[in-house]
Amino acid sequence: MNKFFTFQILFLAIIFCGQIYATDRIVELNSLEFKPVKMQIKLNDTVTFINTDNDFHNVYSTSKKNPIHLGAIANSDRAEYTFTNSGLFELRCAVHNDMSMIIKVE
Ligand SMILES: [Cu+2]
Repeated sequence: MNKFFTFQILFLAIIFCGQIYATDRIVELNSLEFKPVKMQIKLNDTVTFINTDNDFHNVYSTSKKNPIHLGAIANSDRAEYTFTNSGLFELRCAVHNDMSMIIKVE
């Protein structure tokens, strides 16, 4: 087996393992919307919220099980939250009343 072939197998193995163990989820705050608007995750998954708009956004939930208050998220900035309780949660943006999404934590 030559070195290049060994490298390819190692590279594919790393990518494959990364997909199995990846628990991080991405939500984009874009065009005054959460994208996606619905997401299903597992308990203790961390969701990263990335603002790709030129406006400030915010992410919060009024749920007592996952009381999210991520503050102001500027353009190109990001914020994370780890969901430590299961259930169905509505997330909203305090800056834009029309922005909302649902996260189901199993
Ligand atoms: Cu917003």
